[in-house]
Amino acid sequence: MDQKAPVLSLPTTPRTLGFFVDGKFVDTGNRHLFERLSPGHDAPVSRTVKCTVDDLDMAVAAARRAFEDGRWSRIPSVERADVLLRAAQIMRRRAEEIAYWETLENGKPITQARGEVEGCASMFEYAAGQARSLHGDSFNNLGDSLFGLVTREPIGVVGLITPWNFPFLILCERVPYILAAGCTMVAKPSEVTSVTTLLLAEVLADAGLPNGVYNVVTGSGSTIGQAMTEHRDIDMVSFTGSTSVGRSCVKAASGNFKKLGLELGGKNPQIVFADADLDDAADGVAFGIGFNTGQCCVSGSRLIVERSVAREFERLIAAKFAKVRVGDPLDPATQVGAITTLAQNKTIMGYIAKGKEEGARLVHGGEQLDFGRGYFISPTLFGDVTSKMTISRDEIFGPVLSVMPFDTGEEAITMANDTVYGLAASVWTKNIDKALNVTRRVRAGRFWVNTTLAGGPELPLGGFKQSGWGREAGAYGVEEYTQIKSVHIEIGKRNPWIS
Ligand code: TXE
Repeated sequence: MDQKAPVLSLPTTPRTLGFFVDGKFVDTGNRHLFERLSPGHDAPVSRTVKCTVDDLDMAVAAARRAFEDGRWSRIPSVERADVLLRAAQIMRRRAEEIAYWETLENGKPITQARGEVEGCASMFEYAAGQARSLHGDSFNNLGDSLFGLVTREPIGVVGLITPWNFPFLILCERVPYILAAGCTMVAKPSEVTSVTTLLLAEVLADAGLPNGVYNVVTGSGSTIGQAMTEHRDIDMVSFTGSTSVGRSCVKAASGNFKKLGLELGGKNPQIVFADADLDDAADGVAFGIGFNTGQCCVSGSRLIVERSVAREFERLIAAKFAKVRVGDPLDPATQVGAITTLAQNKTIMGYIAKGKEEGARLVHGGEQLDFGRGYFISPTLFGDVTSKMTISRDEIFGPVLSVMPFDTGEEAITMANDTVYGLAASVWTKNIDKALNVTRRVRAGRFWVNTTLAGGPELPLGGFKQSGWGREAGAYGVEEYTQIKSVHIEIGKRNPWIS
C-alpha cells in the first residue's frame, strides 16, 4: 500500500546555539540573540548570538594559532583525509536532523534538504581524495646545476561568508576544500540561517578535527561580514552573495590585499531550439526556475526560445507550473516551499508588478499564495519580454521566468550574452553542432546541455564577468585555497659572483 509520509512538526521551543571558537561553543549567557522565524510557518525556531567584532577577533586569533602551530596545516594529508571521511559518515548519520533545521530556517522542502545533505557528505569524501592528491610540480630541465620545484602551501586563515539560499550546501561546497588544502577558517553564515553551520562544528569536532581549525561567528553582514573582509589577519575571504556586497568586499579587502573568492549573482539563460524534445525541455526549464523557489544563483531565469515553438513551449511550461506542489516545507510531498525572508518576498512581488507595468504578458502565476502563514509565491511565467525590461536584466532570485523568442542561433547567442552576469547557462537541442556552438560561445562558468542544475563535487563552480572571481569545488576548488612557491635548488658548487 502507498503510505503518505507524515508531515514533520515544528520544535516545541526555539533551539538556542552559541557561536563556536577554538573547539567550544561560547555560552550565550546574557548576549543579544537573533530570533529566527520559520518562513514557512511564522513560528520562532532558533536563536543565535549577534556576535561583536571582539568575538570575531577571538575566532580569527584561534584560527591563526591553529594555522601557525601546524596542528592541521602541517600534518600528513592522509590524516586530514581521515577526518574528512569521518565527517561524511557522521553527517550521513545526522542527515535527518541537519535537513530538518535547514528546512525550518530556509523554507525549502524537506525532501530537497535531505538530498542536499547527502550531496554534502559526498563533497567531503571527494575533498578527502583531493587532500591526498594535492601536489606541486618539478623542473628537471634547468641544466646540470639547477633543479626546480613548485610546491603548494595552504593560503592560511580563510574567512567564509555564506548566504541564506543554500546554507548547508554552499558551506559544504567550500569547507572540505578549505580543510583539504590545510587551511584554518572562520565561517560566518547568513544571520537568518545559522544553525546548520553551527551543527557542522559538532560534526567536525566528532570527526576529530583539531580545535581552532573550524570556527563559526554568527551575526549581521554589515558588522561581522564587513569586519571579516577588512580583517588584517585573514588571508583570504570566500564570499557568496549579492553582487553589490561582492563589490564592497573588493574595496574592504584592499587593506591587506587578501585574496577573494566571489560567487555572486546570475541572470542565466536557458536556450531552447525547436528541435529539442520539447516536453522534456519544458520539465527541465520548469525545474531550473522552480527549484529552491528560484532563490538559486544558477536558476535559469531567461527562457530564450526559438520563435517557431515559443507559444507551444509557453503552454507546456504553464501546464507544468500548474502541477507543481507548492506548500508546507515540512510536508514530504511539497516540491516548492517558502520564500526565505519577508524582504525577499517583497522584492520578488515588486519585480512581478514591474513586469506587468513594463508590458510583459503574464502567462501563469504571479500571485502571493495564502496558506494562512508563511511567504509563498506561485511559479510565474511572463511572455513577450524584451531585453530592455527590468525582469530580463535584474537577478530576481525568485520563481519568475521570462520568455524571449529568437529567430537564428546567432541571435540566441547574442541574447544569452546580453547581461552583466556570466554564472550559468543551459541549452536544449538534439543537434550536437548547435549544442557545441552555443556552449563554446556563451560566456558562463557552468553549462548544461539537455539538462540543468545537475552537478557534483568533481565539477568546479564559479562565474564569468560580474558573477565573480575564482572557482569552488573540483580539483580547482582545493587549489584556490593554496598558494604556490617556486624553489630553486643548486646542485654542486655555485658559480661564484666575486672571484
Ligand atoms: O544578500 P547579501 P541578501 C542576491 C539575491 C538577493 C540579494 C539580496 O539577488 O535578492 O542578493 O540578498 C553577508 N560585508 N543573492 O541581502 O547581503 C550576509 O550577512 C560582508 C544572491 O541576503 O549579499 C550574508 O552572510 N558580508 C546570492 C551574505 O553576505 C556581508 C545568494 C550574503 O548576503 C555584508 C544570496 C558586508 N558588507 C543573495 N553585508 C547567490 N548568488 O547565491 C552582508 N553580508
